[in-house]
Amino acid sequence: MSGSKATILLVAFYNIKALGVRYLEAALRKNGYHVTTVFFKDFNSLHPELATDTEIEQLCKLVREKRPLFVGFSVMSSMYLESVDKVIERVRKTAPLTTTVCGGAFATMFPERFLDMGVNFVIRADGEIPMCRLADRLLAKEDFSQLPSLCYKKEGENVINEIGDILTEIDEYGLPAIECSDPYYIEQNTVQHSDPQLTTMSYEVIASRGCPFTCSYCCCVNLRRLFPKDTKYVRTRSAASVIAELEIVKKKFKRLVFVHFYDEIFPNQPGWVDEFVREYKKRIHLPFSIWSHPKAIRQDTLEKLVDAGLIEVTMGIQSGSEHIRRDIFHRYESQDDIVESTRMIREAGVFWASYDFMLQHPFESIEDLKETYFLVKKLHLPFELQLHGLNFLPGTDIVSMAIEQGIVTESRMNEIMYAPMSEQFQAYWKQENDPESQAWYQMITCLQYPDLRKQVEQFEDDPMNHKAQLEVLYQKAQKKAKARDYFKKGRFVLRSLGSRMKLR
Ligand code: B12
Ligand code: SF4
Repeated sequence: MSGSKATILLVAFYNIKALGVRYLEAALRKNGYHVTTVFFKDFNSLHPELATDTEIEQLCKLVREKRPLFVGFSVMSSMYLESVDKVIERVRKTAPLTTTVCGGAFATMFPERFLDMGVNFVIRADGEIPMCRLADRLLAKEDFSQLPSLCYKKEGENVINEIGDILTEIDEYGLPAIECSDPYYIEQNTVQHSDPQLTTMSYEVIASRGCPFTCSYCCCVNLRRLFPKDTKYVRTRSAASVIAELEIVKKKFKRLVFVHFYDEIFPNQPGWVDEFVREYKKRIHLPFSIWSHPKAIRQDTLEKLVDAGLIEVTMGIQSGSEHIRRDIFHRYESQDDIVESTRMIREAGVFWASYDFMLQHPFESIEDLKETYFLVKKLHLPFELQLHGLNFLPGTDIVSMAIEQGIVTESRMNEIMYAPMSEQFQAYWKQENDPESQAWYQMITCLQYPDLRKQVEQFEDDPMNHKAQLEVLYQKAQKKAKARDYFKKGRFVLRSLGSRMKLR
């Protein structure tokens, strides 16, 4: 590419929004590199598809044509490693002289795994600065051995450098590439030379990085432990920078109706929120959603956000059993904190509340499940429940806990964590076959719908004697969930149109 130092090819797996990769593209471009970003397949948690040979060959062909300085693979999650491994192996075979680099949350936790597979480098944590430094050194054929965050092999041994070159003032990373400069989208055995996110109806943005909580089933606490002691883990952008990004998005996305904030926990510092709300109302005013936590919810903050367009809050509750939350999940909110947070969400006028639960896992007894039922009864309506199973993610605290408590052996745990992709996603949606567990699960599901709630309440003293009726009610709940989904999407679009009219 004339005028640029060299080409770098980045690969995002199963994620056409791929924020991390978009930040990397922006950083590399700012430093004079030409960047080709490949969105390798879209995300589908219901029917995840393994990469086909054709799709892998399409990617390899791009690698051979572009002759990049290196190929950077973004490995966020272990759940689709089956495809990642196939892709890396084929790239190394069909373009053996190409340098390969891995990064992303999973690669940060397990750099050795990739080095042992033959990947040349792994960069841990924020990649913007280390990746540009590595590119400069490789281009100039200079020594890279001391670069912070870099991992590589030396004389057969893995060298894992300390994490560094991380900014606390994350505005300085700049804005992510909203429209990639040389994007390719590989899906269904076809290659499209355009940025797939531009035609979508929603935009995903992060106002902060990191999470202050310590849930045992999530990698956030483990990623935090890897950070250097003097480096802040939870870092917030300025409201002005977030608004500047969204202003560009509004101009570029012709079909935009909605903004998702993908912060682990949406910022709730009063001064930040005031500035954000003022500017968002004035310049963006599109409906938006956030993720939050019972300990982070504040009614006054929510009211301000609702005034600016907040219409959906998704909050993890995970279990109604205080024992499961505290001793197994390492979540320290009380029953009252949870009920109170749902009251605040309701009274602040949030249109849609979604509460996540992880049920029917090996740590949970029927008593725990019953406690979930009785806690859900106390939550302030209306709400949507997202009921999932528990995925054991490599390196998380709950994995070692399960092995130490003898719940699974280490070798079985490895089979579970590195199972084929379809099995892992099945575990996410899985339901238990035990009849009593199934009955409580069905009753919990029905609590979302006031008419079904009245009926299941009659059975709560003795659900096992009403299995047939519960099955019928559960089927009704499933149908209602589908109808509710259409209603929700319709309302979001209508609100968006209303907001656009108001701004004119
Ligand atoms: C937001 C988010 C999502 C969003 C994605 C939004 C988006 N637009 O990309 C959504 C909701 C779609 C999502 C989905 C899923 N997620 Co998610 N997600 C996150 C979260 C909370 C933040 C990620 C993020 O955007 N960070 C901000 C950006 C700027 O940072 P980043 O992506 O880490 O990228 C930086 C560095 O990692 C590095 N980097 C990244 N790629 C590369 C590549 C190279 C070559 C280099 C050098 C560096 C590098 O540089 C980037 C810039 O600094 C993380 C938690 C976390 N702390 O990572 C979980 C997390 C990554 N997700 C996780 C999971 C499990 C999933 C799902 C599988 C969930 C599911 N069951 O369906 C899917 C998989 C989606 C996919 N295809 O990857 C797990 C992964 C753990 C694991 N072992 O699998 C995490 C760690 C959370 C957890 N539960 O522990 N997720
Ligand atoms: S609150 Fe969410 S993002 Fe934070 S540690 Fe818990 S599960 Fe992870």
